[in-house]
Amino acid sequence: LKQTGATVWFTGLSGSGKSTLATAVEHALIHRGHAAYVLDGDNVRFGLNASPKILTDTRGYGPDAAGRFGLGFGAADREENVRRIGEVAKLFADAGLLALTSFISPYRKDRDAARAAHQAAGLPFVEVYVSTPLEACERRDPKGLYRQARAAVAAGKAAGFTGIDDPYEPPTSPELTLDMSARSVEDGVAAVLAELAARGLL
Ligand code: GGZ
Repeated sequence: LKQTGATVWFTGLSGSGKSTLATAVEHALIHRGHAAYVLDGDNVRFGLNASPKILTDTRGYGPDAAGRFGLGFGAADREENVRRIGEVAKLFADAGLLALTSFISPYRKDRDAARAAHQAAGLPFVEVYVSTPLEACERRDPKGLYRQARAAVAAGKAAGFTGIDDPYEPPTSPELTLDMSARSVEDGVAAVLAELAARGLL
């Protein structure tokens, strides 16, 4: 292999542009001949960590009627979701790939644990904080999830939605911070590639 494996960990609110950016970085890397792969909700939450109740009950936890055990959005489930993603990304990086993870990953200690696991294995870990402000994410609201969460809270129900009534803890020392409401995807991609190049990963 001509490349060093590493994990690029995108973290930020729902609708912040993490997945759009991670996917664009993946394409740019592959175009340059680097093996890269995005782990996101589509292939992890609906695959590895699938919960049959995932879309209808965001607080679902525990086995479904068929006895399958998936992960929801309670604190313990998010922690386990992020732990598994960290382990899978580490395997990808260990195999020499550039693993790009795109999850809210709201809790600092869980992201730090993923970083520590990579460090212990001698694998580079690049944390990219997608810092798009809540107002911008909420204005976009591509899936109407913020609107639903606001409605639930207004009706006196807990939504458990990140940024609304569930916490997001921003990274304290990310390798890169990108507000995607203030720059283009191309610009974000260039910043990520420059960071990877500066670290000798390209
Ligand atoms: C936040 C939720 C929730 C709750 C469902 N809170 O815009 P999306 O739809 O595609 O991104 C969100 C995604 C979050 O999954 P992650 O695996 O990234 O979260 S975590 O890292 O916290 O485990 C959103 C949708 O799932 N979603 N319920 N309650 N986002």
